[in-house]
Amino acid sequence: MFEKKVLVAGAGKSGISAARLLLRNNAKVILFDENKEIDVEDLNKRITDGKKSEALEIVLGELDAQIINQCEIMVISPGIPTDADFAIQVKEAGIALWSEIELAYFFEKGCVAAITGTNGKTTTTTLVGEIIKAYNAKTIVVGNIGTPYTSFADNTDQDSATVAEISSFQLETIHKFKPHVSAILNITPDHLNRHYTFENYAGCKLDITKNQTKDDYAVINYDDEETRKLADKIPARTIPFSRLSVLEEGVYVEDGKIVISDADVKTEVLSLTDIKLLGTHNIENVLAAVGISYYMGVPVDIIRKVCTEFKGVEHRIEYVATIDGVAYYNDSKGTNPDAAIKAVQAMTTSTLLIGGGYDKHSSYDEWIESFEDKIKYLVLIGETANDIECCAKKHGFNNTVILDSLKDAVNFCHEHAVSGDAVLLSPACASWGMFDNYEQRGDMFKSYVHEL
Ligand code: UMA
Repeated sequence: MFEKKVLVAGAGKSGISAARLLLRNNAKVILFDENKEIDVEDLNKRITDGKKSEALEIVLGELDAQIINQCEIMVISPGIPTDADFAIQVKEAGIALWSEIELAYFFEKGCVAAITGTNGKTTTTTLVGEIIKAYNAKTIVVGNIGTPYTSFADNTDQDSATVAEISSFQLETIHKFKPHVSAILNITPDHLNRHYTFENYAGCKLDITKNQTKDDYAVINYDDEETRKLADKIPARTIPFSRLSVLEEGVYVEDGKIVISDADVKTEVLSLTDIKLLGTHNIENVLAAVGISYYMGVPVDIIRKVCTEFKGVEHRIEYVATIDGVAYYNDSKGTNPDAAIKAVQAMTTSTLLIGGGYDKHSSYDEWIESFEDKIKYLVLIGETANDIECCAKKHGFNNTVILDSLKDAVNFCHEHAVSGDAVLLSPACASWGMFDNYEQRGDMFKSYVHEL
């Protein structure tokens, strides 16, 4: 039970879920959003499933002092800066700001693994979720990944496990949140418009460990200078992971195998060749996932099996199938040149690349430059096909072909690839115009590959 009056700021996924949890636990809720255009009736329905609730009030636009003073806590959505004018007013009124993660954690009864970092959070969280689920059916995978932690937190019990992807925004207003195993995957400058300085941003990431004790674990990237520097400031037992160095203790790669060294006992977990994910960044994600799962108590056999089977996050350099010795990858989520460059960099073999789509007026130069000698053919579809072809030619890349449909593109690749090649759908463009969204584009790609 949570018999308090709570101001919930933000009527997106996070705020709606927080309001629902609060109402199921007897709190009174004032849901506030600065956007005046929100359809109140629809919002009300999404929170109460159409039932009338005296305990819910919705306020849009501006907050006045009279409303603020009624509340004991403000649960703030991650997208709202803590220095927004109304948030400052709330703080000045002596009201505590809680992240939605803090609210969820108040109800948490199980064991928590929490993952943060600039890149790789979603892949690592998904993999850890799969591993822990294979061991413990009472596992929830929540947080920045898209399912708010508050959706399930009050349903946990002492046997359950929570795997949470946590962003820097969410960490800004935690107070007691204390994962048993935390992980900081890497830290590079990001979200500086919100945190102002890199130090502030890194400080938020470090806060994932702030309530941990020596009985807890913090899995950190030894190869990333910024995270390695944080080790001394972490109150938990730190577990480094490294792709590049053999460690006395931690998770690392030795002779092509992932090894856990714990209290002088070395355990081989799996070979790098067993990993279906592409790219060195994904080896780091697997190393982290191995460390997190191991210290969450999962037996190595289960970790090995799930890591070997894991095909990645759907639509993100997702392994689809190998046909006639050619591996097919779906990176439909590569909807801009930056994301598509990561996919090209991740390929380790000669690749036939399918690109093109809706025109967002992006610049394709850096994407084409990233091809180096790796891309054998650039197969183009959609509105941007001609522009991309011109750009490719400008950079001296002439192996392009323009086709009418994704199906034709898949068939072309099938005919022109030889054993050992890869085929990658990573369009560098949005899907609109040919598909409803990138998910549909990726699903259709996979079905055409399976038809081969
Ligand atoms: N709003 C205000 N004032 C503001 C800003 C926003 O009133 O100054 C209102 C908006 O009008 C809107 C609501 O707040 O109605 C949106 O809240 P939100 O931006 O927190 O979005 P949610 O839908 O609640 O989604 C949030 C996370 N969004 C952000 O952190 C920006 C989602 O992460 C997360 O999946 C979800 O909660 C569930 O926990 C997304 C994200 O982009 C994927 N995360 C960043 C990232 O990964 O880089 C951190």
